[in-house]
Amino acid sequence: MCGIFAYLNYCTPKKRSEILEFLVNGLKRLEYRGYDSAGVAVDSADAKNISVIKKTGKVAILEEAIKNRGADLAMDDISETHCGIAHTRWATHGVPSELNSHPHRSDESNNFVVVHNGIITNYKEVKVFLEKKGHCFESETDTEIIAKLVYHFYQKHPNCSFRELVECVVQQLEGAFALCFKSKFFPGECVATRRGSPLLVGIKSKNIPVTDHIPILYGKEEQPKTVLSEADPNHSEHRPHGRSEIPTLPRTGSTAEFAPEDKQCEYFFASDASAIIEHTNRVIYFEDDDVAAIKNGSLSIHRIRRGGDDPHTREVTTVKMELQQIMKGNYDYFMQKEIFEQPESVINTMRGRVNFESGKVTLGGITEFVPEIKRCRRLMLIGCGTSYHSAIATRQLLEELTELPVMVELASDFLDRTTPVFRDDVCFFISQSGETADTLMALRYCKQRGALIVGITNTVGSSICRESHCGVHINAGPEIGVASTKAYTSQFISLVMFALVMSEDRISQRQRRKEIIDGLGKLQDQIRKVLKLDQEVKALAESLYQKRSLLMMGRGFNFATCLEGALKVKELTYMHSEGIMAGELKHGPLALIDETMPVLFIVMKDPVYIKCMNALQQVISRNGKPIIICEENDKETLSLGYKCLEVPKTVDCLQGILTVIPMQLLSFHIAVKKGCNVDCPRNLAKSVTVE
Ligand code: UD2
Ligand code: GLU
Ligand code: MG
Repeated sequence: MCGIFAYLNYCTPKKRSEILEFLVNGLKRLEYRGYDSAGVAVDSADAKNISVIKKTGKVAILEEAIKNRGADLAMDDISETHCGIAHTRWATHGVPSELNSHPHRSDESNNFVVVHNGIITNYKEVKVFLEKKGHCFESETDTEIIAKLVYHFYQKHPNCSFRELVECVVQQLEGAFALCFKSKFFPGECVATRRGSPLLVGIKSKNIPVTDHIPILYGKEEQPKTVLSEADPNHSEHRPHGRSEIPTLPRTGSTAEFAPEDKQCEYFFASDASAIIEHTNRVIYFEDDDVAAIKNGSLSIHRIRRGGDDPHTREVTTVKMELQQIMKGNYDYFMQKEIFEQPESVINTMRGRVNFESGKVTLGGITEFVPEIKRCRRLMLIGCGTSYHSAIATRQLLEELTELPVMVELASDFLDRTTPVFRDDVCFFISQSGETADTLMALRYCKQRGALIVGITNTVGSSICRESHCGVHINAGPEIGVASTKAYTSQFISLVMFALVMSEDRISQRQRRKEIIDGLGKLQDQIRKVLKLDQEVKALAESLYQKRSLLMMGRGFNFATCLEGALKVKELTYMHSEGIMAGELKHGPLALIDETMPVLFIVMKDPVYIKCMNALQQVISRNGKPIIICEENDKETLSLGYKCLEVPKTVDCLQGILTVIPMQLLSFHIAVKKGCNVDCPRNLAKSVTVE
């Protein structure tokens, strides 16, 4: 989920110190993506081995460690051809530690090393297989199996090319990945591939006119030999092979034999163009399942099968963007990027956990605690701000599917009240960073009283993660914008998955569970659809940004969206905003309503539809001009709105995921319009580590 950078120089003499500087600087360019540790692998001083240097914490710490290793890295030695790989990690499997950092290695001799972004969901099965074959694992990561697996194939098929070995590996992997490989057996070569995680290659060559399109070589039939830099065709072999058969043809040539002066070129693999733009602007963006190999200075792109609408070539594009622009990936702000990342982040939260066919939901982090949780007296969900809203949003479903009393608490208030807590309570602590001070204090308070402590966090190895008995990592990827967006939808889904786990063996809830799981399966496309409302929401923002206040009303499953929407507006736009429970209207808030007060109303065709409609009528009869968020094609509701936004319908208990996105967009657009600092709102910090 974080950053990959690899650098290959072919017939381009570089000092080891220069190579390491490139690698470290590449990582620094990727730092903005968020990470917890970093590492590099380069050839050792005698060029016969691979040196791996890894550190937890900042890239600067890694840089320092490299400096201190000066002598044994032979900093002044010059390599004509060399491949180095580097990584910044955002842990998903195993705490941030040196051992869990990348590159990972195949064995103690570092025969193969690999860097990985993403999550391998079937790593356990592969690990068991490899352990039986005698491989010993040293880390807790999912990634390590990849390094071991490529070595396994090498031992079985020593004549295969590096690229063929990697093709064998990726056919065994499930989940999401971008990968770069380096090997002692294939000096000066690099193989890279992706599925679901981003990866590109930058090309820098002095003398060779680089073509604009790289043809793709397919596995099934013999294809014309095509190489980027027209290197000696004897060295750019390609052999057909299918999915199951493992190629065993002899390997030819090695870089050392073949190094003509005029074939100088350099390649830069990276997660995004920010890391390479200072070197070159000629870039190829890889598609899922492309396997790119650099051998003898030539780049070739392979695919195992021919896809339907595959263009059969990859274009070399010229990146013209400024660095700032690349970092935000076509977006102007991190928050905006994160809002638009939600189709992917929700999938990452469910990855390897929800089986949409069998209806089985597995939360590895709590499995063994489920029987104990089922016996508890009550569930308590504790958090602050947005995390607290994710608890409000899922409370009703938790009550329904667990049939347990569910208390939802703001951490600060919970502590102020010295709330009674018992040994048979199960307490959930929800926090994106896992460091939120109030939540952590509440955790310690409950732990002291003997309750079972469950964490819901986005940060592996955080304090809440460490101090909890068990928990769920939401795996939304690093969130950089101070105002939380994608973490909210992922917390929401994590709690829904928990409810599904708790109700697994309840026959009476079978139908309901199925409906929810089907709903989860459709979320990604529906979120994409909601995001298409962007321009409509922007127009709305233009009509609202000069107002003094904005009320958001709703009830039932969509009340949390009102609270969260109002919080976003406050945080980002410094405008007053309030989330109001529609059922409370007559008990006070109705007095606020007149023709000038902006009111946003969420009305969905769910069990509280009629009640919402009644409240809406009251607003209208007080001359209010409600802006309505409702289901697509709900003509009756649409006719009542002064302005309307239509969102796709999903299961009632998931609807809040779709209704909150227009609120995120609205607060964002108002903030931009008002000239507020979107990514760092005044007076706020990303991680609130003081009470
Ligand atoms: C986890 C592990 C993985 C592997 C896999 C087996 C991590 C980060 N992930 O992925 O290494 O063992 O299970 O299928 O190591 N936890 C807390 N508090 C929290 C969040 C999590 O204690 O706030 C614990 C949790 O109980 C579990 C571990 O951390 O022991 C990992 O949780 P997860 O949600 O990443 O679990 P999973 O199965 O996706
Ligand atoms: N799943 C891998 C790990 O936890 C890679 C994480 C990343 O993308 O940085 O080590
Ligand atoms: Mg723990």
